[in-house]
This record gives sequence, structure tokens and C-alpha cells, in this order.
Amino acid sequence: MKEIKDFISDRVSKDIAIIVAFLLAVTAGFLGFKYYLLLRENSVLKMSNDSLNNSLQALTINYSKLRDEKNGLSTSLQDQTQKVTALANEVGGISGTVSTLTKLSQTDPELLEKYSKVYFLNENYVPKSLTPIAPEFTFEKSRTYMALTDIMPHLQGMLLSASSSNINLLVVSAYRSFNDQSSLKSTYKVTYGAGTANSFSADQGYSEHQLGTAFDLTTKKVGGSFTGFEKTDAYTWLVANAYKYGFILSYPPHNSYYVYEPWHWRYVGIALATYLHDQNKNFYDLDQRTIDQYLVNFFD
Ligand code: DAL
Ligand code: ZN
Repeated sequence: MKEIKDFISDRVSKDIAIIVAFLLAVTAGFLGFKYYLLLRENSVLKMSNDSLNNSLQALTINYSKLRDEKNGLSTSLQDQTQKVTALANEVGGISGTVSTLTKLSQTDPELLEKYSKVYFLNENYVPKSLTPIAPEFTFEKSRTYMALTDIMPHLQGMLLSASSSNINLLVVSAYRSFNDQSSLKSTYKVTYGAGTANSFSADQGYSEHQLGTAFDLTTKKVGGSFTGFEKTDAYTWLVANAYKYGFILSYPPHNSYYVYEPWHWRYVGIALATYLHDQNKNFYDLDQRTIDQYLVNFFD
């Protein structure tokens, strides 16, 4: 009986051992397989990682190349921009010079010459274009007084401005041709004698009136004799304001050419008139070369 029991117990132990061994083998196999899978996965991941790294490196290289290229382009763009700007400035400078020269070539140089016994104006000289002065600004309404067309806005501007300050200036003499001046001077010589006539009247060819830019101004009260004009508010207004419209007094007291003529105003351009006003100088005291610098701005 005991032997049978021992046999059975021995048998069961062996079976259990076999089962346990089997189970261990299966588990080991399973774990081994799992480990194998993990290793494979890891290797795949590693490969992917390497390939990603390679791609990233390639991208980084490309990016650096592109960045260098972009920097190169932007430097070259900067260079080109600088060149274009320099060229534009040069072109601007040239076109400024050309427009100054064009302006100068279209401005009659006679307009800023010194006359009055200094410089002779040809007997055939006639201003480029003359326009009648509106009768509201003229002394004798039935007469036609002419002025150089291009300075008309300045003349009218001055007369209107005076009138808005209750100063009613009237033009009593404007453009005079060579022949007009000749007749006038002859009459004065007959009336006053040559000596006196020469002290207040220019010979033909020497009068600023032949330019169409000089005007004798008066008021209704003072009239054409100009007596006492220098004591009027009109004269005071002219002294303070005429330069703003480009007008100057040609013959101030003690000038070298004629008697003091407070009524005789010549247009020389705002730039020159302002310079003379600010420097307290007279037109005939400047040398011709200084005066000529203002020719380009004559009509401005
Ligand atoms: N009264 C000035 C000088 C002229 O005759 O032009
Ligand atoms: Zn005059």
C-alpha cells in the first residue's frame, strides 16, 4: 500500500515538475520573443531617428545656404539701392542745373542792367510782351499805360495791397519806348534847359522806363508834379512794402545819377529787392556781377 502511495506521489511530483518546466519554458519563450520584438522596434526607431537626424542636418545645411544666399542678395540689393539713389541725386542735380540754365536762358539779361548814364539800351529794344495796366491803377484814365506782361502780377499785387491799406497809388508813367523818351527829353530840354533836364530825365536808351519794369507812382492828391510825394503815407508805405513785390527805389537821395525821385520804382525781382532792403543798399551801388546773380529768380 505504501509503495502504491509512494508511486502515486512520485508520479504527481514528476508531472508537476514537467508542467512547471513546461510553463517556465513557455514563459521564457514568450519573454524571449517579446524581447526580440522590443529589440526590433528599438532598432527601427533608431533607424528612423538616424534618418530624421540626417534630414534635419540636410535641412539645416539648406537653411544656412538659403540664409547666406538671402544675406548676399540683401547686401547686393542694398548696394544697388545706394547706386540708384546716388544716380537719382545726380540726375536730380543735373535736371536742377538744366532747369536753372533753361530759366536763365529765357530771362532777358537787359532786365537787370544798370541804365541811368551807365548802360545803353539799344534803340530797337522793345520788351518781350507788354500789357496795359488796369485803369483803376492809372492816373489819366484815358491813357494807356503799359508794363512788361510777366511782371504784371507783381505790380498789381503791390497796388492792390497798398489799396487794401487805404493807400491809393496811381501809375503816372510806365513803359516808354526809345522814341517816347527821346521826345520827352527834348521837351524837357526846351522847357528847363539841358542842365536841369539832365538832372531828372534820362537820355533815350538810358531810361529804365524802356524796359517796361519802371513806374512813376503818385496819388490823386499829389498828382503828376510829384510835389511832396516823399511826405505822403503812400511813399512811407512803398518804402516799407515795395520790396515784398520786387520793387526798389532807383534814385534815393544823393544818388550819383539824378535828383532824388521818390516816385520812380523799378521791378528787379523779389529776391534782389529783399536783399537790397535787408542790407540797406541801393541797386546802383551793387556791381553788375552781383546783380546778375539774381537774374534767374527775376520773375519768381
Ligand atoms: N526820370 C528817370 C531818370 C528817367 O527819365 O528814366
Ligand atoms: Zn521814372
